[in-house]
Amino acid sequence: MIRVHNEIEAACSIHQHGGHNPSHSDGYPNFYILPGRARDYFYPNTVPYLDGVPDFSDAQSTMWYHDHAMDVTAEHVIQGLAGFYLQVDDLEQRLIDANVLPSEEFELPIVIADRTFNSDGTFYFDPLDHNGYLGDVYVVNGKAYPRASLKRGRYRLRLLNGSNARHIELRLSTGQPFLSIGNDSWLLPHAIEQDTVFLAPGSRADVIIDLTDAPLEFFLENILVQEDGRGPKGKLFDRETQIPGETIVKFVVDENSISNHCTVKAGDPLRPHHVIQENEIEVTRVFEFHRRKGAWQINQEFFDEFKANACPRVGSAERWILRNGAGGWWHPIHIHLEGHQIQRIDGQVPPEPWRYKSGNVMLGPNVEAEIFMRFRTFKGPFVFHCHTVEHEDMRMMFVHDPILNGPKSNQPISAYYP
Ligand SMILES: [Cu+2]
Repeated sequence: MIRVHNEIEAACSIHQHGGHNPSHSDGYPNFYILPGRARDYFYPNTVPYLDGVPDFSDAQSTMWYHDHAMDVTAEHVIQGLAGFYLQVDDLEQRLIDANVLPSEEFELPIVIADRTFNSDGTFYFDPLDHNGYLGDVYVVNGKAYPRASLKRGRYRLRLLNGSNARHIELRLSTGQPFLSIGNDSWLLPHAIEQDTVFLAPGSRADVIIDLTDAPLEFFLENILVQEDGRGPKGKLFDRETQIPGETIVKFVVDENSISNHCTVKAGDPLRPHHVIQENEIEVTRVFEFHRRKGAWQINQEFFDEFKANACPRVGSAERWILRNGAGGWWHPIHIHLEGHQIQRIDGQVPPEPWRYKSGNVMLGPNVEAEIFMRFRTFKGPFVFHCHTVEHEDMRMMFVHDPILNGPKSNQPISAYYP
């Protein structure tokens, strides 16, 4: 239980992003902590339950928290109301104890964000820009132009894109691949080697990098070009021209050769994935995301905090078709309460780390994604929305409200009836 005191002049609502928590503690946009008051958030740190049986395949590792107050989330996150929420269960602890994964000494949590500074050092923010905030300086864990001194060995980087609207694709300046061990909140079923890691706003990646033979200095870089809130326009790095990416962190490596003994390699098993099967699906729902009336809508409606757009049956699985109808704009769609299994993106099986559990599905321009989700443990209401936070604030947000006598759609939210 965390008692949050609100000492700023605006109402807040804290969302633990990627967690599995009761509705009253999930940061629903108008379940406010009023200025000068406090609210108790109950985080059971549990895995989802189905018919009384816990599903440990859904145990979370890398979560984060941020403000989710209605209409003003973007500015509150820019001003700093965000941070990591990390959790280790027995399975993960056994992997650490057996030296499959690095211990805490070789772990580095990295929140990447972009900011524009005013001449007095405060953050620039324009509350009337609804396209998406882009900064011109990268900050990592709140610090501009960061460097980290690392020992020789294999490190676990917990990477979070904490930007409001900037998409990033990370690479190491050494050209070495990442060994991915987790996507969003969850460890992968097995480790996967990747040259680059794509992170939409709100997305996380859990990766191992090997510094055993690294040069004394190298960089974590972004290679995506993005000039406005629409989304990325292309890649900076090109193997032919060797134009480097934009520096995010400078790593300085200890000359001495100490080494930890983390053993994980591509293909090694981590956390089993409990597949959602086609024959479990009870309902198919379609949601189209688009620009209309100068703002952002889903199925031609603005967010209404009193209306439950989808009421799945608690304990069921559903198929959701998420369609981007706003040509030219990217929308990373984040769904609260449960991870989802991405079946197809434009008819294609997605890249491997996205085939298991994700908290975000990336809808590029005119893209359609098909996802499977279970709804377990808690009744609603919960929200799902674009995680380009300015789009979310300008109403690209819907409510899903799991109920015992579902499935239904378009009901008043269940918080207002017994
Ligand atoms: Cu969007």
